Amino acid sequence: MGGDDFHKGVKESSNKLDGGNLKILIVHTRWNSEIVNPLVDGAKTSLAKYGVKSENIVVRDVPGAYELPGAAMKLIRQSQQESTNLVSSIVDDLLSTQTPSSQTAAESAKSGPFDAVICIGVLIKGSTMHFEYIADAVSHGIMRVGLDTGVPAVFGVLTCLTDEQAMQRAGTGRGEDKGHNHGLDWGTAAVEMALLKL
Ligand code: DLZ
Repeated sequence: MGGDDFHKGVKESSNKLDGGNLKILIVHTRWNSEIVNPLVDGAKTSLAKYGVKSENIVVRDVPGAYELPGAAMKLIRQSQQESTNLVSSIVDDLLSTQTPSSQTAAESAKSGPFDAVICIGVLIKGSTMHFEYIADAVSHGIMRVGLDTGVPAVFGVLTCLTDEQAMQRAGTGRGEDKGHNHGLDWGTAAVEMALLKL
């Protein structure tokens, strides 16, 4: 590794990624918002590039990184429950003598379950053990969200030793080299994982 042809970072998928039918949840922190906000923008830019409609991107914020997994889990469960309710109401419509209202069904269809979630936050190491505990809990928590709900969960949490490291990874570095916005990669990962099939 390390030769001229070494490609650092993720290579593009060989599959065509069409996000036109996807509904994506972004949950982000308000901690370190100067760095988090550009990362959220990066993720949205990337989702749009793959055709995800802006009305199908739902953004919610939480206080800090520790809250990310719980919030993601709760919102995904709500979206799954709403979609179950929608199916029941369509079946009820069909079984009743009333003509089903296609507009209601079409409107409600947008409130179906999320196809992927991107959890975005920035942890910056301080002088105590807080960083280690939160980073550990959050990374395991986000993995659980994906495994327990079956909805792909993207780990959009930077765990940095300095502010500068974090800014470089949000594309907002102070130097001439602004770095790379990792939110762009997280948007791509969400679309790719949402579309994953045999
Ligand atoms: C407490 C705390 C600390 C010290 N550092 C960060 C951080 O760098 N990034 C972040 O997103 N959140 C931090 N928090 C807040 C916790 O994630 C959490 O919001 C609180 O402990 C309340 O549960």
